[in-house]
Amino acid sequence: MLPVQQNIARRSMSTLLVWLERLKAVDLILFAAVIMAKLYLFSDFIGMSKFKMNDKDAIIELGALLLLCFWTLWLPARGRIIALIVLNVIVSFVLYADLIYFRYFQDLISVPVLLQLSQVDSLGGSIGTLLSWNDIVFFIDWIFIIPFAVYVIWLGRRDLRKANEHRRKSSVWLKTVVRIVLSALLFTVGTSFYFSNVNEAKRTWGQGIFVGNWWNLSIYNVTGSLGFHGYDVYRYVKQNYLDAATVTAEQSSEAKAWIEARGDLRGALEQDALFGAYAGSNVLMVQLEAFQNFMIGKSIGGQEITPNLNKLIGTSAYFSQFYHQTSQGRTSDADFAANCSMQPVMNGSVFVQYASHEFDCMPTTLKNNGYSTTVFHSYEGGFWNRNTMYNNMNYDKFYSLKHFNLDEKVGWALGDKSFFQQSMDVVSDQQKPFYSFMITLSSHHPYTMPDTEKKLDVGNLKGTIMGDYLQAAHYVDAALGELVDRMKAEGLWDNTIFVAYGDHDNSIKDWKLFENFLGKPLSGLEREMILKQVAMFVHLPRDEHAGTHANVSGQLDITPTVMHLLGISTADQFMAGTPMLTEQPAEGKKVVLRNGAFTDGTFFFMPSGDGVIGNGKCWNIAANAPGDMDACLGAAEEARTELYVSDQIVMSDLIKDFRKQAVAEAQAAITEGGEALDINGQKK
Ligand code: GP9
Ligand code: MN
Repeated sequence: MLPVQQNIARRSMSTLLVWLERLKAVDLILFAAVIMAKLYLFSDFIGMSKFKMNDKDAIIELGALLLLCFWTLWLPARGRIIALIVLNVIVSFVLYADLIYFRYFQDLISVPVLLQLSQVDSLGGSIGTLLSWNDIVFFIDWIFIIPFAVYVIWLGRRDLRKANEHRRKSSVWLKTVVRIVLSALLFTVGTSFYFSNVNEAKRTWGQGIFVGNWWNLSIYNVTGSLGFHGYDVYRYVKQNYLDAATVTAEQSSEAKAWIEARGDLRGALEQDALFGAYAGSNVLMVQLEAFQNFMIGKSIGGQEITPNLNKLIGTSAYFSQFYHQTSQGRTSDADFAANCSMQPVMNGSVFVQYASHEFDCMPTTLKNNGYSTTVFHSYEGGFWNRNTMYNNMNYDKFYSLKHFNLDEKVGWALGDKSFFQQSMDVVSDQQKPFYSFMITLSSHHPYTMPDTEKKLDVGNLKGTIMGDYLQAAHYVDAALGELVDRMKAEGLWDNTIFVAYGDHDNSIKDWKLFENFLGKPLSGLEREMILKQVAMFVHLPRDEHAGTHANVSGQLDITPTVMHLLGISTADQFMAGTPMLTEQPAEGKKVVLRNGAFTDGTFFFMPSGDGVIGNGKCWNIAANAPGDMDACLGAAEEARTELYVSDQIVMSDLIKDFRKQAVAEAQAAITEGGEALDINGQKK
């Protein structure tokens, strides 16, 4: 640059600086305008019309932005400008990182993701395809801002003297008052713009979003980008520090003793004839959305609701007393219970809150035993934090919505018929033995099926949610029929353990609709059993052990069952379930539900709202009537212990500690053994 040009540039920088000091908020307004533009661009770039910023979103983002920068007014001109530049750089980077992450994972970056870089690492290979020249708009302002920052930091000190001279003319206290009043004003406006609108959303259309926490993008949809990251940091600190359950050494060793006793129970069953009877088989497991048990074997208008599953009873083990054990985490809870054999937590989802904690989940164990492992679910990969959780569960690959061809649109996304077929295209080519886990979606509330797929005549249930539910279940059953045919055609039916189970209830609250379908009034017990029982089928090679099995079991028993059949010992694993398909039935088995209810097949205990065990109801199943509480008291305490211990283990990451202890004990044993032997290997 010529000296004349340098002078001109310097003079204009200097004039700008003096004006910024005089007009106070001009730099702040420029900053806010630029960041608002970037926030808008971000909402536009993530390319989903439902996330595009509308007027209200803009007010929420502006509110969050004011909260981010109001304090810069406390600083003198140079400090304020530097602070705003730093904020601009940070926000631009965060937005751009979010954009890249979104393009791959359909999710936003959260604190746990940042702390677990292995997930971000998987972007590595595809980073080239995730960048676009248009992205330059996120940094275009830096062409001006970077030289200005250099000027302000290194060269502008002299010019600031001029600004300071101007400042000295008016009294210092007046300046201070102006700063405090201005920043307080920005803070108040920011708070009101942000919180009044977010709170209104929480009361109305966004109800439950912060409780369920099922998808970061749903939260973004309410809070905007800045608000989401603020909330995410708050959520992380609250969960890991403020609300972190502290477990004493004594509680930890009690929990260890409890879970080891479960291991001993499973270990004792390893003498059973079925242990290892299907060693080396593939495992194909299907989790069926909202697939309850009450419609299995039932008909409407002369048509069976689930003809294919009904047929399967002849060739598979059908568990007629199988319970879901889910809570607020719904589909993700069922997945966790079934694959990791621990109780889901009461509030929120383990997938979302404790994805980084250690568990003994089926994909990891099978991978360690030479299996290839894949999971399929044709919905956004970020939903229920699946990308992160599946990475930690050691699946080789997660096939989410973006991997499927949307050639059959049903409900939320791809129809289950096409979902199964496209998943099977992958499974067929998979290295054997394999563990493949498929999670269906077509029968998701509110059960809207295309007219061409409404194949039942549901009579007077037509137009009701129950009618729609039965149509959806009928469709899923047909899809399952096609899946079984495909497995047979590919020679997989007789070398694969095939498991299909429902994830949770169908959320239909109107009991009259159930009574209408079942043609009888339902007692409190029957209602509860209908609500909690889901379908469960296990097909074994050569159709062995086919028929109805009436022993009680639940989702926590799935992984222990599969391991039992494969002959993989779980005696030393940390799981709460026990195998449900054994020649010797497990004694005293009871299924503990997440709300504190339990059943052993004879009694069904329903807890009361006040949590006092004695105030609950102890139903006698055969009599279909509440009986003497004494029959349930002891077992209700045990059920409570199971939930309490499981929560401690899950929430405080105790399996990690147990494993460390085991390694330390093994090392100590080796050392001790070494010391006890002399140089010739003889005991001293
Ligand atoms: C979406 C699906 C949602 O991926 O898991 O099911 P839900 O948890 O709402 O039952
Ligand atoms: Mn579900």
